[in-house]
Amino acid sequence: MAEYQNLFTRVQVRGPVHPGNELPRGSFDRRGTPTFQYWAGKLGDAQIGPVYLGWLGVVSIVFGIVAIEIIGLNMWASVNWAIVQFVRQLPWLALEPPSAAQGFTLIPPLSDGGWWVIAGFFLTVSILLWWIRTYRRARELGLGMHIPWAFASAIWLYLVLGFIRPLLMGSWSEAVPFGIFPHLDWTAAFSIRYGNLFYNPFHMLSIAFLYGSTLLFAMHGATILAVSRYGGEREIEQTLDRGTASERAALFWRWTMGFNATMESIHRWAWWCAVLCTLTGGIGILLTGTVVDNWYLWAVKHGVAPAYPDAYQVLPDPAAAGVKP
Ligand code: 07D
Ligand code: 07D
Repeated sequence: MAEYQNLFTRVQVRGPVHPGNELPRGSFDRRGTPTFQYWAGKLGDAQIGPVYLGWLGVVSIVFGIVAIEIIGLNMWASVNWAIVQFVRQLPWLALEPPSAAQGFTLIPPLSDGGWWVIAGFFLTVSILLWWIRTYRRARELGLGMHIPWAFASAIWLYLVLGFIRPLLMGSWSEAVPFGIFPHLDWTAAFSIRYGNLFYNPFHMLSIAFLYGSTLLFAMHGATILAVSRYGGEREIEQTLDRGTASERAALFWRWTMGFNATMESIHRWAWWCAVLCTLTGGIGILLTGTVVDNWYLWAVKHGVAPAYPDAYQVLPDPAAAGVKP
């Protein structure tokens, strides 16, 4: 019994190493002699390589490295080139976008966010080239476009956060800084500045799809592992016959919930949940500050949140009377 409480791959299938389909003439070839790695086989496929090294992949990686280089050197400079401090403080270091004074100028001074714009440019080109790579590899292999479109949904949120919304707001200063904790500070500050993002219905939707993704993944992963003793991971030949792992998996959910996914539909549910998470998220961020300035007041207006009682006397804003802070 314990044999089947499997978290890691129990059986490693090893045929002769295979480089994959023939590539059309003229394309870059694949690199690396395929080898088998036992520990890789515990997690996924034991065969490592070859990797397809097209020009898009190479240029994307080069642009990505340039972006990380610019970010890293700016962070290092911010601790006066002290290598120990750079390592110690790395999670707190930042490369900030231009200040509000720069507006949305194309090339702000390097010392006031210029490096951020340049790094953002390289990172964005790198991500977009990688997207084209996924598109072209999928085409070449005769796949559907599900992977590129799902990735495009994540890129949509990324572009909204760092480019489209700052453009609409007329200021780079609205964009996210590069940095591990600084980007969390930005996230928290953004929520407070715009009156609590919890009341943004698109944030709600995004969270529902995020939670939905993890729930579905847990259900699906657990189901397939649980029926792997009947060969459940060999999905396709399982769907037609009775008494198979697939039928037992379906029956489990039909008996416990009255309804079940099919081998095909479960992947559609998961795909939509994941894609809609960043798609709705991007819409929510795009609306913030452009259409809605305060999500709490918006929620009060629409009867979603109660208004605070008038416990305090409303005083005139001293700034309005010309008092300097
Ligand atoms: C597990 C696949 C592997 C990917 C990994 C991430 C980098 C960044 C760069 C130091 C699931 C690689 C990280 C290349 C290093 C520099 C300059 C994917 C897996 C391991 N975030 N975020 C993280 C990014 C935003 C938020 C972690 C990127 C928004 C919160 C990591 C982006 C907002 C928390 C990270 C981005 C936001 C995090 C772990 C881009 C709102 C956490 C990510 C390009 C959406 C968590 C310290 C992970 C954490 C975390 C990367 C955008 C909120 C550093 C690349 C602006 C609340 N984010 N994030 O595992 O521990 O993803 O932070 O938009 O709590 Mg973030
Ligand atoms: C960032 C897509 C871009 C990533 C790309 C990847 C590389 C690295 C490296 C391979 C993640 C590029 C990759 C460059 C390659 C290697 C090694 C996806 C990204 C292209 N929130 N919140 C969300 C919750 C609060 C806030 C989404 C929960 C507070 C802001 C999600 C809670 C405040 C934003 C979510 C909570 C706040 C969000 C993100 C709970 C802070 C966003 C979905 C329980 C105090 C973002 C509409 C995602 C969004 C977002 C969850 C609370 C702020 C569902 C569960 C109230 C500013 N929040 N949040 O997939 O879309 O991100 O909002 O409290 O911008 Mg939130």
